[in-house]
Amino acid sequence: MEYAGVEEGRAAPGLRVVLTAGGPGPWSETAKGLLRIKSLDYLPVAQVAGSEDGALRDWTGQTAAPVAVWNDEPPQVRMSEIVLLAERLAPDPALLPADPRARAWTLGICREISGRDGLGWSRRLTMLDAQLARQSEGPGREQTRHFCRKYGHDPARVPAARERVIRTLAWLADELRARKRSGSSYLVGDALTAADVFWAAFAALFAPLPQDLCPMSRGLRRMYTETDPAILEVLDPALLEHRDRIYQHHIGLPLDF
Ligand SMILES: N[C@@H](CCC(=O)N[C@@H](CS)C(=O)NCC(=O)O)C(=O)O
Repeated sequence: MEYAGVEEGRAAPGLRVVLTAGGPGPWSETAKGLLRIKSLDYLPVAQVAGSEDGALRDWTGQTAAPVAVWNDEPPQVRMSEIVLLAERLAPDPALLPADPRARAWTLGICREISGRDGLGWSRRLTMLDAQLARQSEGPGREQTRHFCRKYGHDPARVPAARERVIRTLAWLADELRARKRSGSSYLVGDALTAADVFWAAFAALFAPLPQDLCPMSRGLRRMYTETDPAILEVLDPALLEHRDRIYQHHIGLPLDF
């Protein structure tokens, strides 16, 4: 993917989306998936993982990705706001149901997957913890420490984060099974919603797609690949089949970052 720099992105009109370059960051991949399904054109702007980019902070008030910016509107840094912006700019195909109950449920699933203390956030804490345990002193460990500070790693919180991962994966698998019994192959109702896109992208934090579809450095692949037996036990094959279907039929492959 070709990226603009932050200053160029800031000066450009229309839709600009700041994305983590060079790897399948699940937050950024979710935003890309939503925009792809909606055929929304945008200018990708590079965020370099681990860098504290002053220009990005000046523009968006923070240094993580993704951020979606529409014309002169305030930058949207929360995943729920990015979904709502995408819905507004391209209502068709809708990725949030019209029915309020189904809509609240869909946004709730998205939040449980991507929000603070949700699945991805908790998995990141367990990943950082494992990295700290295996890295010796050096630049790699310094980078890990940086992410630990940025994303609130605290050894005392890791068991609860692991438990959150287990419970959320088990719940998502239950949801899929229940939908399947009703004859649906989607997480909510009978059609694709943002919840399916969120899960597809965040599955990378447990079992990344094969190298030909998702080229990653060995280090990143190792970090993303789940090895905890208790988590693997709830990582139902149906969850990964669902991820594959959503990528094959809706988002498109290979990943490009
Ligand atoms: N703003 C997002 C969170 C985004 C996030 O956690 N981004 C990470 C995921 S890869 C990131 O940019 N990491 C790289 C970095 O901080 O340098 C939210 O509201 O949930």
